[in-house]
Amino acid sequence: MNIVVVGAQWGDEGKGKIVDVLASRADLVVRYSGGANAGHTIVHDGVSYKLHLVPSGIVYPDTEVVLGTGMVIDPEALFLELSQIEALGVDWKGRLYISDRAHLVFPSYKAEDKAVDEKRRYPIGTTGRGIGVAYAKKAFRDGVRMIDLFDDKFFSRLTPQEKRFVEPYLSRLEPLLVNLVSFMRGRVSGNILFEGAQGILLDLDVGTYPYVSSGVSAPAGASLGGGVGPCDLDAVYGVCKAYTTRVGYGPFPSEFRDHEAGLGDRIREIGHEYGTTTGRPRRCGYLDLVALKYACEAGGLSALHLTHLDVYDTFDEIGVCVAYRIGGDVITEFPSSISALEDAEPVIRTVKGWKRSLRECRSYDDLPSEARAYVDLIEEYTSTPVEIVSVGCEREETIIRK
Ligand code: 2SA
Ligand code: MG
Repeated sequence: MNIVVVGAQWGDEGKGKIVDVLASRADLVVRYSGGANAGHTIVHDGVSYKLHLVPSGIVYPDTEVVLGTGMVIDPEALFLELSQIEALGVDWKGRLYISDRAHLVFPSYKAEDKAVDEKRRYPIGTTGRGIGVAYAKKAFRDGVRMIDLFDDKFFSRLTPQEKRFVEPYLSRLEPLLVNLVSFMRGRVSGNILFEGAQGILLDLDVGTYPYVSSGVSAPAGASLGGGVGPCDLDAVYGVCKAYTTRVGYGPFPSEFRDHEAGLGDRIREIGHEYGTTTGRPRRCGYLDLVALKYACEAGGLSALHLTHLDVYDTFDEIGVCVAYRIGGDVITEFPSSISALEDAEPVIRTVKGWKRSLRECRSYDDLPSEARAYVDLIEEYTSTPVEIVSVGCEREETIIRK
């Protein structure tokens, strides 16, 4: 089976944990988009890893991992991350590969990213990792791919600063490069996990443009960015949290309002909702079923994997956004217009909390009836089955229904 795991909200849904659960059955994990803007936290055998560029499968000693064609890679960030995981005991040598068609991020891209954000028509609040600049150069056909570093003619056209920056990395990069299309040809009949970064609502095409990242974070990106054809993908799992968060600017209809700030603070503390890359506090809100249903449809999701359900353990009642009020209309279709999204008032339905710890639950039947009702509501609203429910950050704290 070749499986795509993608975020079904605005990123930070707990994909790292789900990939870790699924990676035990995979031969190969391929990261297909994004760059060092992503932050995946995984707790594996009691050790916490913060990954930005390296696919989460790296913690399994027999799993191969690939940084795919759809990624934009800052070599400085990559080798820093590799030395950090090495210090935690991970031996990555001989099983980590990079698509030779992946693009590079240079220090000047990061400087430009930071300098231009506030000058946009709609400032985004980027992570400042040079991501948008790298993808813009790629689309403008003036980017630099991994393979180009080993092409003397191409290399001679780099700026002196660019040459100086990459020269120390060349000998370490070269043995890691693969032509991803031929690399995947022999492996596509095995078990491959395609790991997304960010989430469907941050996808350049189907996300809340212009408040998006610049990669193809939607599942379709797994094919182009992962070196296989669309028919090679067997299933797409969307990871979503039991509530919603967003980092950076942009409309967020179900965000807790000022009078609900206490709810946001509580969730942020219990759920550790701070950016893994930048440390920014994440904006918090009710689970937005309107947005989630849209993400299920836009991503063609086979199933949802629900995380952070345990964050609601102490809540008497739990609100869920089931529609938007815009002007005088109540709508359930996720709007394309940014102004419509900015104006949308959430229609909240309140359900009963379960008021006990879920961390010991290992099967669906172990869940209190109120928690099952919450999961059922998500399934019914989105017409998408919830196949995995995560009740804690450890791998064992996971309920697999199928
Ligand atoms: P960019 O830097 O160009 O990709 O920023 C564009 C928008 O995409 C958002 N974005 C993210 N949202 C959630 N999580 C992300 N990764 C880090 C994490 C974020 C962090 O896992 O915590 O540490 O702050 C991520 N990466 C990009 C970003 O906020 C912009 O709205
Ligand atoms: Mg993250």
